[in-house]
Amino acid sequence: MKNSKNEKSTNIKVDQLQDHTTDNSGEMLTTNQGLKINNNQDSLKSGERGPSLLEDFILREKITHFDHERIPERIVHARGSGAHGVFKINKSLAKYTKAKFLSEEGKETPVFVRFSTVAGSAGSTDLARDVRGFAIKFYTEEGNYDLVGNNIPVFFIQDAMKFPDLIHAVKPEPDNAIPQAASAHDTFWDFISLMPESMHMIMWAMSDRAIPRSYRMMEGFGVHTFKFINDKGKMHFVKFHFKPKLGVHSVAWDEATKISGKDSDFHRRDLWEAIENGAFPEWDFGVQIIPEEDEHKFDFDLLDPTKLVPEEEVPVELVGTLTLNRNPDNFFAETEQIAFHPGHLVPGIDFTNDPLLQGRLFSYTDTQLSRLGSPNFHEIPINRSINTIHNNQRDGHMRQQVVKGKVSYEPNTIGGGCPFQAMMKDGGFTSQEERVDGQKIRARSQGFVDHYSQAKLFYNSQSEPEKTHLQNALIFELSKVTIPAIRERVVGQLNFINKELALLVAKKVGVDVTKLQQPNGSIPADADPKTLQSPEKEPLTKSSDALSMKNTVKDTIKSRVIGFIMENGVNAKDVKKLKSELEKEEAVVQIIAGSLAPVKADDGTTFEPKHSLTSTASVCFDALYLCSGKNSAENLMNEDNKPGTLLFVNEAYKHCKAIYFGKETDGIYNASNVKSKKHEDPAIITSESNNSDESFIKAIANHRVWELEKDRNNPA
Ligand code: HDE
Repeated sequence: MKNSKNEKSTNIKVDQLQDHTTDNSGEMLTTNQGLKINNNQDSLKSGERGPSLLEDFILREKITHFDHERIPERIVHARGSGAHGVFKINKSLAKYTKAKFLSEEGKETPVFVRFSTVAGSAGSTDLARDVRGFAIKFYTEEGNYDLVGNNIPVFFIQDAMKFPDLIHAVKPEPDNAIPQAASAHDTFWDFISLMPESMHMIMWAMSDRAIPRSYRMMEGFGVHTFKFINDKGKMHFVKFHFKPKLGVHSVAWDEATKISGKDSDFHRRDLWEAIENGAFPEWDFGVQIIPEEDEHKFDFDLLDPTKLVPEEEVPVELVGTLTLNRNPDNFFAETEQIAFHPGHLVPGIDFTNDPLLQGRLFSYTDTQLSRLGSPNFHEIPINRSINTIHNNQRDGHMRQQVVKGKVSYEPNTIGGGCPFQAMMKDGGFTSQEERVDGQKIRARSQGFVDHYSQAKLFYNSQSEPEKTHLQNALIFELSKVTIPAIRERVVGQLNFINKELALLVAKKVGVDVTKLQQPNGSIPADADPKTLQSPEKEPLTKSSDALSMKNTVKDTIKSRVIGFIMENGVNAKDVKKLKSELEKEEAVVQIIAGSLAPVKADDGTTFEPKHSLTSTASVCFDALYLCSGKNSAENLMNEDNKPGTLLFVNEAYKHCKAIYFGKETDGIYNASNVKSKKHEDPAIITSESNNSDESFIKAIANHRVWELEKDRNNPA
């Protein structure tokens, strides 16, 4: 790895992180000792049919390595995907922080970002209802800085002490290891029903934020409040935000469950393909800055990770851009072996006393020791700092750095006192000084006791369709809970957030609503009364636009996948025209036909289908075009293709997607559920619509017409 000594004020080149790759092209096979292998087909035997020989060191090396290929998966966030990229600071934050990667305007810093689900194993589906991890490693010239965040700005619990309990509750139950990657089961909801502090996060986790359309269409949050320290030693509190340029979008729950079967790698593939196609995912980076003096000005505690700072109270200032522009060369070496830690800091950024964050500071190094197996995990290429490491640590499993000389202690004279401590002016890290004076005590701050105001704020801020989805998610999850008392307790908690929500859910999950008339009736006798004292309190901010996906960016179709359904006889002119319009907007067109055989168009052109009606499903597309052409439409409705064609159209319709019926496709339109529409639907385009191509593009950019879901909700 190149030493960055001379890189002081220039941008760090992404290639510097690439030095450890090998390219096998044109090379001969070797053993791990570099010996060229002459026969990679047969083991060494005594006679052609005879026993294999123990001395076959080539076979033994190959099989031993294979036997040890697996490493323990992450205990949480096991399923994930990552990519390389670059972070650029567009507006200096020098006023608040001395961190160089944030304070030198225009500076670019290489990053690796890993997205993940939390509960499932490494092989589980991407579309589980779950929080998504959003972890970023910034390879800065001052050392690696890790921002290990999520796509939801708050967390389930307030204190690290409860994390193993939370995770044990959500993971598969210990007796039968069921269910995989799902919170819809007894133990999760049992725990939640007893943890009023989780109710705000439950609102987010039951919302569509937990079933994103794409990793590229999620927000990222640092979650905890952090500190910025400037070069004068002045401190500001800071909350970190990443806002996707493509907008924040989700799929429908019915879609999520179907994608899990059709393509359980949906998010992994989506990220990979977007980057391969040059549609680099981008986020605006923003900060909410809070002066030290304002620490106690909010109606919640800044140290409480179950609370967010409403953007109406402290606006998010957009100051940078995160772009992912390179897929990993090797999933295991990079995405699997990357080791994040909220304690990987640079000067100018520091922690707060958030008791959840404080616990994390212990956990992440500890977990790497068992997952990666050695305290030398920082030497794995993806984890290396671009700075050369100089310290007196030595030895350990798989040590790679070869430090010269006799000295591995400090102070010393034999090594001329080196390596020596860095002064602050030379970038030496110092923790922000803070007066700490208190009783040694196992307790929680009184400032943490209001568990419902921000849950209300979130619920109040949702659009009607979002509220419906949230209600349905709760109904789905609680319907899987087999113990009635757990369902009752959860409904009791919901009642503190919104009575109507509680009643709706109660009705569907068989909870006796009379219990809701006594707000405390369904709370266990041993619950902390302090947590119950403010159920009626209204949040200061009554609703917040930033919390609803309705208000997200809806002006781009970049990288959206549009399925063109066609058969022989398709109108080539129309197909080419719409395809080029969509591609101009950087959308991706994929052809679906009755089979994978080339489709012959009316003018003799042929189109190569990427999918057949049976190899994919509408849930894998953002929008559909039923291509113009009488013969094509008739072929799509022949005995063979009709069930597939109608399922495609009806499902896309049910999931509120844009559908464009090209010329002479009335047969399909009339046989589908779309025909039953009783109103004007802006996402159904026909060749007679005004500016049909333009209207289609607009409808795709709008993502979905969720507000018409009730009308569109015919069985697919
Ligand atoms: Fe983590 N978390 N976490 N976490 N977390 C891990 O570290 C832990 C928490 C988050 O893509 C583990 O390397 C504790 C909050 C992400 O590699 C582990 C507590 C947030 C990732 C761990 C928390 C996160 C992890 C598992 C409470 C959002 C995936 C493997 C005190 C701000 C990073 C690993 C990646 C991973 C512990 C709470 C985000 C076991 C003890 C809050 C995105 O160390």
